[in-house]
Amino acid sequence: MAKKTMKFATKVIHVGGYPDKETGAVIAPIYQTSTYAQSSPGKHKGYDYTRCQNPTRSRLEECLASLEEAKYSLVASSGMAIVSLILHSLPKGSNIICGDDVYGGTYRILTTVFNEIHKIHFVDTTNALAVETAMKEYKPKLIWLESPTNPLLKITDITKITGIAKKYKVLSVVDNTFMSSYFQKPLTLGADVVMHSLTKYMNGHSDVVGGCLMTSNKSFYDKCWILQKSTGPSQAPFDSWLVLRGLKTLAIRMEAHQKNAIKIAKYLEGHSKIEKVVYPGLKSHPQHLIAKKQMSGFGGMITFFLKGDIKKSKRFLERVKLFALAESLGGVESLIEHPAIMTHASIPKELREKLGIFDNLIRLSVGIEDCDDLIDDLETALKSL
Ligand code: P1T
Repeated sequence: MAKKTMKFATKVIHVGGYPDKETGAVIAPIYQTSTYAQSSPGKHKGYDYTRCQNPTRSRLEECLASLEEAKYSLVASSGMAIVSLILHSLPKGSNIICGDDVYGGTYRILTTVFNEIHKIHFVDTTNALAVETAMKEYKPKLIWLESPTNPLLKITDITKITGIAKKYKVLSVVDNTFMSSYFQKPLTLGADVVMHSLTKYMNGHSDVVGGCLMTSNKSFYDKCWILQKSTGPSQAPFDSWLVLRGLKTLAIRMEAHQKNAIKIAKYLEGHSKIEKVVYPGLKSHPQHLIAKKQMSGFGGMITFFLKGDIKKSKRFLERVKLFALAESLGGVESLIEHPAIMTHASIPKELREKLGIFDNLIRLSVGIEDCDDLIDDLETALKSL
């Protein structure tokens, strides 16, 4: 069957997952090698050194490209390595527009590393007028969108904003980590490049750090590949193999994450000790209709505000038992964290609070355990406050 005609749940298993030609092994071999024998200097079978290419990683890239309906994919050693490759691909001194609510590590790399190379401007990308004004003022080379955002789950209208980017000939990048390729496909909505932290939903088992980009823009892909080959953040073969394995259950995992998240968001919304719940699937979410239009589901991430101060937040976080208090997200197990102290600590307090990241803000990555057990765990911790 041609890759293009396969449905998503077939692609995650079969694209890049065909039996090994030499042995018939049904599962992809781990090519745990740093180098490849050549028959004559410069004459090889497409692989010369694992920093540049590796057959296990190539299979993963083939699968990932097909999931986002892209021509090319590049896999790196972390999500941040991909962010770095993309930003390095721009000419020195470029203006960059970035959404104002992004993962703390993305904010940090922009404000402490790439601010020495480029000019960075943070804009609320849920506001199309503000984006268009910034395009006119800064004449940027790239616009960076995260949708839904980390941690406030703000939704950018990807079709509208990438449409504006096209008008001004600006490269648009969407960090699709929170939705995974299952619930959202930014390239089909007009984006030029999509990226993921593979560490999260795509791998799904909290046992790998990795990142990828997908695009159909050949010259951009070539630039990033040469940058990876030159600077070295390539993913190890075993990690690529683990992601290939994790991807096979992406479709069923995402459905299970979402099912639990909807139940938990509704439970929290009705709780007297909770001030506010943010989940794209709730009618109360300010961009619920945009979410419905551009996503095929609402995912497993929930953000909520406790009634109380930092002390109460800490007490609550110490008392949950099934939810592990840990950074990261997207694994089969449920995680809970405090963005102001943990994932977004690199954003100055004043700016955090201007964005809405207060000390009573808690972020959940809802896993695929039995939902009643998860609600019991939250209820016990809330009751004790
Ligand atoms: O951790 P790494 O694989 O390098 O990915 C970075 C990254 C990029 N983009 C988004 C939206 C992310 O959430 C992350 C990593 N985020 C966490 C570790 C976290 O707990 O939010």
